[in-house]
Amino acid sequence: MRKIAMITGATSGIGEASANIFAKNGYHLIITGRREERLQKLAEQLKVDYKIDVLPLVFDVRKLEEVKAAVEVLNDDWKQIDVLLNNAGLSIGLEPIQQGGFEDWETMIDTNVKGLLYVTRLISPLMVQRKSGHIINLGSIAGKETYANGNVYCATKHAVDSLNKAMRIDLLPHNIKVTAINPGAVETEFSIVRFKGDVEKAKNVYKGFEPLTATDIADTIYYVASLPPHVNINDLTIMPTAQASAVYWNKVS
Ligand code: NDP
Ligand code: 8X3
Repeated sequence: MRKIAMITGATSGIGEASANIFAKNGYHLIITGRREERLQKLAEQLKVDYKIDVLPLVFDVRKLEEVKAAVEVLNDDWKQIDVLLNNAGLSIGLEPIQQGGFEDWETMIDTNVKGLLYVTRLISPLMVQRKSGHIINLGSIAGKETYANGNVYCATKHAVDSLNKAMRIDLLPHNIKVTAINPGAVETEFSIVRFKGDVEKAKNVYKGFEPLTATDIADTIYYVASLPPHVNINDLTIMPTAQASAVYWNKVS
């Protein structure tokens, strides 16, 4: 049977790795992101490597009109979405609350909370109609704990944690699974974005221990998506072995 996954934020990191593993397992894909060139290149690669159909949709999850316009182009075939991976997200800045950047706060809240809501609001009715589907939300250890200077990023991921539970309750009568994946440190472009392009500073985050890779998380996401229909993982926290919590590490200096 034809299966479709929609992956937001597929232009790098966890989203891109997830696109590859879903494609490898025969899913047709809707992939999204703002960086059009990367998205088109990934779409071509997936089509060639895995002989699947790929629909790249370029939009900014913060802009409701753009999200609506993207969803409107879906024809009846593409509307049969089995898995929605709400992955697009970011952290910008790592400052104490009294020094935080207003614009950084707006960007994180608009992307991680409102963007995730916009996509969910527009895609979940398609799943409700079919009485079938699985929404997988990228939370974080930052949605379970709060660490120094993580303030607003942690708050957005706590919101994802709460929305994940809320979605599971509201979508329960419609046979829709809802899962949160909450990783610790994964080496992607995440820290480069957090430190506004400072690659050296970003590299330091992963020094002295072995971080998770985007593929580790993608494998986990695919695992939860491939469980039998009667089994759902509500919430899964996954950490590097060298990271016990948001603040306890076993690093070699
Ligand atoms: P990356 O920076 O590598 O990827 C982030 C993705 O999100 C990109 O594809 C980016 O695409 C997309 N994105 C960001 N803002 C927007 C936007 N406004 N509209 C559309 N797409 C957007 O980071 P990760 O792969 O690590 O992050 C993926 C998710 O995992 C995030 O939600 C993050 O919070 C979460 N996470 C990451 C952890 C880590 O340690 N790396 C740990 C825990 C959770 P583009 O720029 O092209 O729009
Ligand atoms: C990303 C992981 O620990 O930097 O969500 O918040 S962390």
